[in-house]
Amino acid sequence: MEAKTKSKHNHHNHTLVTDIDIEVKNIIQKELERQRSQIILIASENFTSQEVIRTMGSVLTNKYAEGYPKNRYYAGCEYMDEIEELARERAKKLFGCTYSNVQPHSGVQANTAIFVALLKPGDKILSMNLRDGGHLSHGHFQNISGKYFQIYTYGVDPRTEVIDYEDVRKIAMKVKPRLIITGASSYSRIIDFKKFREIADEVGAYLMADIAHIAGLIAGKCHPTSIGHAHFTTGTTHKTLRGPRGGLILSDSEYQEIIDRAVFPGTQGGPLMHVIAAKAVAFREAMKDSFIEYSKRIIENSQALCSYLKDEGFRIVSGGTDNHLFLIDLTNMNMTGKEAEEALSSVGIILNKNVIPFDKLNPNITSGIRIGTPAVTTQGMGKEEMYEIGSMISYTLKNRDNPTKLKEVGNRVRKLAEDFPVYTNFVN
Ligand code: DSN
Repeated sequence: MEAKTKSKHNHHNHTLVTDIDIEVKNIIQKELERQRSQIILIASENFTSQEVIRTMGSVLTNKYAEGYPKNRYYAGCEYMDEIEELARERAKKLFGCTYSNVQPHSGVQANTAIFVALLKPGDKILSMNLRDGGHLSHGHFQNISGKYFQIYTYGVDPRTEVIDYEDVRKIAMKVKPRLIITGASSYSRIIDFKKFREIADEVGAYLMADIAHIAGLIAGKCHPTSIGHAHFTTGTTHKTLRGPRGGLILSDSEYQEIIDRAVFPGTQGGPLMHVIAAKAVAFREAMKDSFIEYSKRIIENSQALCSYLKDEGFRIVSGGTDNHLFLIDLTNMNMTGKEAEEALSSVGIILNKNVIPFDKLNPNITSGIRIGTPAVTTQGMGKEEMYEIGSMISYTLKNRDNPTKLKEVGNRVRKLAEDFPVYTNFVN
């Protein structure tokens, strides 16, 4: 500490006592109000617990802890070791595996670390194409995956819009990739990890399962697990898993060394220890029986909303859903995904436009929308509310040029959100 801050005329430690940043605080307050007053149907979003948020706002953010427990590059890491060990152990217990790495800052970082651990530039990857539900970090030409590796893709059957495993097998036999990626960001059906592993074994490839979207459903025992099938499982902690924003890698202890090195120093520097602590909190929450109940309800709600909208005449991609999300093809409604997203946003229903299988429109316009139920389920909504949301979505889209009717839906949205308040005692 500089001598001048110790002056007797200055009792405050300037590093600790600051004035409140009203400008920032007000923006956060507005965002809190937005989250409270709208209906969030973005399939990858959720309301994390106040305990998770409190933990993220802790002094752990101050500490550099490059390296791993008991093997750090800085002094003073004893409590960092404790917290990271706790997070790692809880992740292993929750998912039933022998290795976890809780340092990836995000899902993309987790995926990139696996590439660095396994591949050389120019190696072949086989992954689900983006249009059919894949993710940009699985081979988009502008992402590091698409720039450094040769990407081959599989997709869904044009008739059923479900993954055709025989087709994946044929492509894999032809391509002979070093890595096969399974996992998606907009696919509403169960993924058969066992079948993927059989295909990987047949062609001598590694299998990576990106469970970012369904991590919570797997933890909640509502989707078959990738553990025991995929060599490497990557994911995020903030979607269905309902933790802090961040990434995660799960695997077998035999891969510990290569993965640890690929995360640090391979692709990252100092870990975000405050976020790692919050991941530990979320893993504990996800071990509770109530989380299994929560996962079940996410899917029940998704199926209820999906069937309501189907009955309203909307075409559902693949005809239904087994998980937390589904896609609507708006082509028969004479509307683009962009138009639908905007109309729904204007009444306070928040979701995203999304490409659908064989989409002829570009990703900024799209023919579809993606709808997910993790956030509304956290709020405590059930089937009845799903029917009300379905009715509001249908009414909005069918009356999108009628400002009076849109205003009416806006009031219904606010009323429903108020009936299921979030963060009621929140102090930020
Ligand atoms: N942005 C996430 C999603 O919404 O699916 C994926 O990274």
